[in-house]
Amino acid sequence: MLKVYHAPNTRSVRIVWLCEELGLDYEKVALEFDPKVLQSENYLKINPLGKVPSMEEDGLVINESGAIVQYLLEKTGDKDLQPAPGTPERGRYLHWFHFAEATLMPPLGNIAQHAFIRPEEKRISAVAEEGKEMAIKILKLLDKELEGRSYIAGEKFSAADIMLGYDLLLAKLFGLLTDAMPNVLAYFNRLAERPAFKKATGQ
Ligand SMILES: N[C@@H](CCC(=O)N[C@@H](CS)C(=O)NCC(=O)O)C(=O)O
Repeated sequence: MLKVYHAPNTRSVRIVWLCEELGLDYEKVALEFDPKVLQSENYLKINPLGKVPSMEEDGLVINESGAIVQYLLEKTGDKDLQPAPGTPERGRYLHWFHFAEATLMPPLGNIAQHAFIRPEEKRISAVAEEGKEMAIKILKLLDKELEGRSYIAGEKFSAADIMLGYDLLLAKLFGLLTDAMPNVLAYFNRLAERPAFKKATGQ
């Protein structure tokens, strides 16, 4: 059976959310977000960098959240959560699917590391501050993109919303979602209403 290694409020939310949207039969392996767990000898055999998410099925292990999402969509033959290959809709979908991890996550990751995760003596406040400035700049761009759109790739919910929705969950936890970005707020609330999101975030 498909195993999903998951720790609360981490990128593994994306995978649990997707599995729930697809109605997959899967086993959730709950991990604490703690170096003692993630850097344990056992877990390093699954994920040599000690990060989440990871998935394991029939001897195949994948450790990158976007790759896991894409793999599961392909494996299940899903046509509902992604536009058809080669269409302009697919181009827009791919842009935002990858934007979530490649462009918005780095500043959010810097905030996480330098404001919350690292021991105080290893935090650099300027890195957290710069992360915050960049994240807000990107969220305002996103606000414009969402003007007149229900979902990031268009009128239909897609896996790009799952990728990006996790970023917004973090941005919300960091207090970055404000009235200055009403479209982002409405979009996030729309995503957060989904039963699969609620299951993935333990609400
Ligand atoms: N690009 C990877 C990043 C994975 C990642 O950095 N995960 C974080 C949690 S959101 C983690 O496990 N951090 C623990 C660590 O770096 O020690 C992905 O999308 O799966």
